[in-house]
Amino acid sequence: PHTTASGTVTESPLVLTDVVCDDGSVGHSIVFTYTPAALKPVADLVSGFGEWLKGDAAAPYEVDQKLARRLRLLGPQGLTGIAVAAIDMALWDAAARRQKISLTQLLGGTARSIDTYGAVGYDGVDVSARTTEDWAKRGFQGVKAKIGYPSVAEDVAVIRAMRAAGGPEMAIMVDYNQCLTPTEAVQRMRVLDDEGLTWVEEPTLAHDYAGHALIAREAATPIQAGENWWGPLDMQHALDANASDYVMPDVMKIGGVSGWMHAAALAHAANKKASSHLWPEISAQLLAVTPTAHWLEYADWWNAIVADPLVVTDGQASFDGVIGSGIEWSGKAVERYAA
Ligand code: SMN
Ligand code: MG
Repeated sequence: PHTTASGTVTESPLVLTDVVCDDGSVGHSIVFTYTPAALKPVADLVSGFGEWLKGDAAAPYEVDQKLARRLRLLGPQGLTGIAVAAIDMALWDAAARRQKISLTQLLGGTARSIDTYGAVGYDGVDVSARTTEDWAKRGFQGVKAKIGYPSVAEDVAVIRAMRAAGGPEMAIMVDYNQCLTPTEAVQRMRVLDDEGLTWVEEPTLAHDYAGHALIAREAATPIQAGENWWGPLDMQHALDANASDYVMPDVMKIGGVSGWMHAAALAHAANKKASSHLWPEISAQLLAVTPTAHWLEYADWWNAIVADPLVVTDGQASFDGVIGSGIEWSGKAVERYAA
C-alpha cells in the first residue's frame, strides 16, 4: 500500500489499451483509474472513442485534434481525458514500433540515463528511515517521502531520520498531497526551509494556483506541483500564477505523449525543471526529450503486468535498445489480474 496524507493507495486499477492498425502494427498503453469504480467507465470510453477512429490514419496528432473537437462540449478532463490519453499513448507506441525504434528516437532523441528517485510512504519515522536505507543500498540518490503529519515537528523528525539513513548526498523530496491550507503551509515552510530539501510537493490543493504561488513566494525551498494538472492549459494557468518553482506533469492527466510534449515546451519556455509522475517506462523516454528534465519518479506497482519493466541501475533509469514506449504485456499475468 502507498500511504499518503490524503488516503492510501491499496490497489492499482489499470485499463490496458491495444491499438491495432491495418498494417498489423500494434501499440499499448496503461492508464490508472485510482478507483476500481472507474475501470469499466474508462474502458467503455476508450472503446467508444476507438469506434470514431476506425479507418483513420494511426497518426496521434490527427487523432488528438479529432478527439478534442468531438469532446469539446463534454469537456476534456477527468475520465474523458484519461481515455484520450490511453489512445494517444498507444498510438505513439505503435508509431515507434512500426519503425522498430524507441519512443525517444521517434521524438528526435537518443537513449540516455535519467536520474531516478524512490518512494517512501506516510509511514512514520522508523519505516521511512528503513525504506530510505533500502533505496540507498540499491544505489538511488534521491527519495521522496509522504509527509503531512499532525505537527511540523513530526514532519521534521521523519526528514531527519531519512537524512541519517540515506547519507548527506541523498536528495530528499517531500510530498504533502494537498493536505494543508496555504497559511498552514507557509508556517510549516518556515521550519522546513532549514532541512535542505530538494523540493516540497503539493503543499495545498492542486488547483489552488494562487495558494501555491503564495507558498512558493514565502518559501526558500523549491515548491513542486503538476501531477494533477489536466492538460497543458491547466499547466499554463499554473505557470501564469507562478504556482510552483518546478513542474511534474503526469503523462496520463497531461494528455498522453502529445500532452507531455506540449507541457515540455511550456516548461522549457518558462525555464522550469520538469519531473515525471508514475509511468516510469514511458516517462523516462519522455524526459530524455524534455529540455529541462529533472527527476524521474520510480514506481514498480505495475511491473507484474509489464513484460520488461524499466531498468534502474545506481539510481539511473536506462532504456537502451527498447522498442516503442517500453510497454509490452506479460500475457499470463494480464489474464491472471483481469477484472
Ligand atoms: C501519488 C502517486 C500515486 C498515487 C497517489 C499519490 C503521489 C506521488 O502524489 O507524487 O507519487
Ligand atoms: Mg505527489
